Amino acid sequence: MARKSIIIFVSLLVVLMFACGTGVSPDTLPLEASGDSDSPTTESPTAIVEPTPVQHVMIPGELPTIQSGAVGDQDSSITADQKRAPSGDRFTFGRFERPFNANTMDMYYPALDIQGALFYEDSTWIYATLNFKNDSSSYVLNGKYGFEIDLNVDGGGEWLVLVSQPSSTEWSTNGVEVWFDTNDDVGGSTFGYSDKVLTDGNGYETLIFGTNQGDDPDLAWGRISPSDPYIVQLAVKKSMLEGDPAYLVGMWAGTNDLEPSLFDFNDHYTHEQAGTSLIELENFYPIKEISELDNTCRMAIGFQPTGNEPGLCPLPPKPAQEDDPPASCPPQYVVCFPFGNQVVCYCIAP
Ligand SMILES: [Ca+2]
Ligand SMILES: [Ca+2]
Ligand SMILES: [Ca+2]
Ligand SMILES: [Ca+2]
Repeated sequence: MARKSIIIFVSLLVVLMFACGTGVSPDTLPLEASGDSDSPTTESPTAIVEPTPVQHVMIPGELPTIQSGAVGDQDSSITADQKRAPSGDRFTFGRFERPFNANTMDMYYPALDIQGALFYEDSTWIYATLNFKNDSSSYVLNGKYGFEIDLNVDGGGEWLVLVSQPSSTEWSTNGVEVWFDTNDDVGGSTFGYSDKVLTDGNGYETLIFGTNQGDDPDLAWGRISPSDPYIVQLAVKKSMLEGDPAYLVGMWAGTNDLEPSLFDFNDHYTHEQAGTSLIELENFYPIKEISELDNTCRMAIGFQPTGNEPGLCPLPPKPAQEDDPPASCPPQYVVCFPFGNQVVCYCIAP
């Protein structure tokens, strides 16, 4: 009888937890509180119903064939044995290229080294696809991966979408989070650049979607590409953008330091604290309090950029069906990477 009471009590707690969306893990259940065998039992048949799994109504399918944006990023593996990144780490401008451990930089993480990314839209979804270093080992994508959207194109982000440790080639909401900056303090006092005085802002503070959290259980999804184990894909309902057709998108990969509440990182840390992966910047090298992190410049989606948008990639890549390099880019800065049957070229001129 006592055991039955425990089962009923725990079941009730679980049902209540999921109903309230508290996100409390079962590990924190106060099991000891159910040990009182004198407590009244509630033997209604409904009390022992297990929580039903989330019923998904809308699940993303395959990505469109033509992307809305493409971006490239530095390949740190080429200089990893020298404990440095080749370029692309510009803290002042919010650019990071540090897929390494802090201080010693003697560990290089291919699963955090973004090589390039594509962004797609259809009538229902927006999609991001992040390409990581293929080092021919079967490493695990054990970081956090995602993208940031700057809706009003002022350099301060509004949305952050992340998937942690994607493990399936099927679309899944496991580990997917959607964050929003409700009080508009991402970007600090000078959008797109590090603030002179560090901010105490709360960054992305509002979790719109997460495990057992959010009004729409189908809002955001992640997976490993079914055709390439080094590609992470995300899909989010386009309705989240409330009809805004033009925005900037930048990609992120990281571990613990990819913390939503600390955006923008260059407003929460000084350059001295964060360090740099560029050995040329001898006053700041190596990376210190901000490590195991990579991002890209921002691509313009849905509009022709002027080139002055904060964080914008230097030259928007041409459509992927053309595999010749972008015009007016010095040849030594042209980098091309394969995406399935496509070849995407971009310019990483500093
Ligand atoms: Ca980067
Ligand atoms: Ca990179
Ligand atoms: Ca700033
Ligand atoms: Ca905020």
